[in-house]
Amino acid sequence: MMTAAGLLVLSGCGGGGDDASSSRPAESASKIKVGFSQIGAESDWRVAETASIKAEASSRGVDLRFSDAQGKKENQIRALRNFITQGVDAVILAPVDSTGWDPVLEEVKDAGIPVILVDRGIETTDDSLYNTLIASDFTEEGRMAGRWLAEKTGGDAKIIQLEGSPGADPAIERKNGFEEVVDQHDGMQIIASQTGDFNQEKGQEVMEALMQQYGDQVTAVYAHNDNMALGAIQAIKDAGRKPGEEILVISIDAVRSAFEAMQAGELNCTVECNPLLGPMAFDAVERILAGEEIEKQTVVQDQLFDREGITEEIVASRQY
Ligand code: GYE
Repeated sequence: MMTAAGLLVLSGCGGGGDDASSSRPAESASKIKVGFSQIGAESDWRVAETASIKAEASSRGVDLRFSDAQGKKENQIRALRNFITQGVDAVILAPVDSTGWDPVLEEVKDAGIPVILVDRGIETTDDSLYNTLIASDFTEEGRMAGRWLAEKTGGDAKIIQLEGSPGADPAIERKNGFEEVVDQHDGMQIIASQTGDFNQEKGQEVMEALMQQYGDQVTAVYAHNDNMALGAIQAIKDAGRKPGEEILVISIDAVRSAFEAMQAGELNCTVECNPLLGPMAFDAVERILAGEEIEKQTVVQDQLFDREGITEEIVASRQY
């Protein structure tokens, strides 16, 4: 569905985390060379995103040059320069943070190589430096999590927030969206907010420390992704408390382990953020290389799943 000029809104995430759009026949993109600069493998979500991009490249006969930056921006910048040297036809970039990309994207543009941003956006002084962004609306994801908590608690909660990686688009926006809702309820208060870097072990470590300081006050945990929520759940149990009951736990991504935690009664809800962006990314590559006009941004629609609403069928249908 096309909305404002240059914006495409895609539903179809479904209960199963379906591919965010149907993919085109393989023969239409054979023999092209695409460089994919991926952040790393810090979460189940990112592992699923990488698998989707690789599987789609393979099904379309694309020569994919894959670079895992191990979470380091300098490795992404190095990868983009290597892709220029290799003469790729297009670049797919999942940017680890949202600022400072203009200089290297200028080099990519000067080499005549189109750039498809997936999963995270960037701040730039020149939006001709990328052709399109395919991502969820992270601010709305934060609002959805906040609204669920407000309704569940009647607007009364003492909240620990586990933030994603500093400077990352989803971390900034999920914080903003959630806090926008918290500010609308006098009884909701964020008593502590700290980054767990989207990582499960770090999320557990941070929550262990915060439980010592706020364990007697906290009534809810909001984690910017499921892996940090799972780490927090373990920390809450280690502190002798009941996650999902005494302390509500809400998060974002809707990966398989989150559904398992909801079935165990330890996670209360998760907002889906579809990582299966491979088909959309290569549709965009093909359209750009064919000289088609393409929308500047595609917003992948999300939905919330909570413990009470999930069924065996929904869990069985999950694709990641
Ligand atoms: O929520 C998290 C991953 O950029 C939307 O990064 C992605 C986020 C996702 O580490 O699990």
